[in-house]
Amino acid sequence: MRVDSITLRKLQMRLKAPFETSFGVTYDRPILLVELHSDGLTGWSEVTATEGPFYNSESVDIAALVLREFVIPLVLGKTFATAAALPETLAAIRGHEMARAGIENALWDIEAQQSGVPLWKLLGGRQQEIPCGVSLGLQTTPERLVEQVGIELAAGYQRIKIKIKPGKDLAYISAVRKSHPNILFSVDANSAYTLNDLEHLRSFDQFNLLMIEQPLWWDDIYAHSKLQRQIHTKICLDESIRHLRDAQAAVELRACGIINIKLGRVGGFSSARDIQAFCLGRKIPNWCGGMLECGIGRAHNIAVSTLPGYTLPGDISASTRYWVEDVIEPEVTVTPQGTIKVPQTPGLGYHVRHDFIERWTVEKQTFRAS
Ligand code: OSB
Ligand code: MG
Repeated sequence: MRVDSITLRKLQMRLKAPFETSFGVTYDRPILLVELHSDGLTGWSEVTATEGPFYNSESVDIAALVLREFVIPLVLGKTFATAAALPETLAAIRGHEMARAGIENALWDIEAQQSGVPLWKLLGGRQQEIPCGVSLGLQTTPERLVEQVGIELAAGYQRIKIKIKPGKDLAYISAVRKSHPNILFSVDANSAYTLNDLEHLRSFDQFNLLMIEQPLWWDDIYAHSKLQRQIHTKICLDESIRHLRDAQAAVELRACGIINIKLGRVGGFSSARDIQAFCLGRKIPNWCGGMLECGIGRAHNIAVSTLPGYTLPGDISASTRYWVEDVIEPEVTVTPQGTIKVPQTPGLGYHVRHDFIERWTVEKQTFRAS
């Protein structure tokens, strides 16, 4: 595959409802898309960075700059035998995993099309139907949250995750648990606590949670290992796992019992597969996290979730939960059993709506090989 050209686009997409986490509220999602042309084919991917460096250190505009100045010059005009060969070419760039993933993942789409197989098959996926959960943002009252949970359970979702932060935790967790004693139920703090909150976090043990996601610092493993020793609820690491070595350190230190793998955060499909293979060997369950993606990132999340070891329901829900209209056709839908059936056509498995993408594009730049 020769990389003939790359187009970066920033879209502005309005979420159906604002999404609030411990680090802020998102109303409009800036979406950075990569359109990669190679051997007469077009590969798509989504750079999953957020509007500011508040989830991790990346943002859409920082990622666009790193892509333009450093990543794209390394790949333009080059030929790759496989998409898996790409990370080596980008090895000189430190960090900026989401930016790097944007290029690698688009090349996987090309390789799948060229090989005439669905992307999930090329990755080595097996599951043809993947279990889905939802992530609910912070709500104004526990009653309002319980109402939202009821709606998502009625739609079939297999696991409910709620965002929490100090002052918006116990009352909310206990209200949901009281209304639904037997559901798979987890919480995500996005680094809102410290080790001074040990007693408080320990009190969550009474709610039989599936996991508590990233309670402590976004870049920490060691303090999580101290916390995990003192609470029964399994810790799931999200933000602090950027690559295989982080996963190895976390598992060796017993800092978590579960790992959420996000394609962007770990630098792309190759790194996600490395982490998944390691976790499978160590019996650490995985699941696919979400970053409020549009259809393109969502399609990639579906593909990677078919790998063995992705046993827990992911944060991959229907397009209609986020968008009035999505950029793919058909949109992602969830069965009444709370699953997504994986597509069977070559490549991404969904048709990309170029017309919508053009309409919502606010910035665009094309880079061509000479
Ligand atoms: O921590 O999982 C997270 C959204 C933005 C940034 C971080 C996170 C999230 C979510 C939403 O929880 C998951 C989704 O529905 O896409
Ligand atoms: Mg999370």
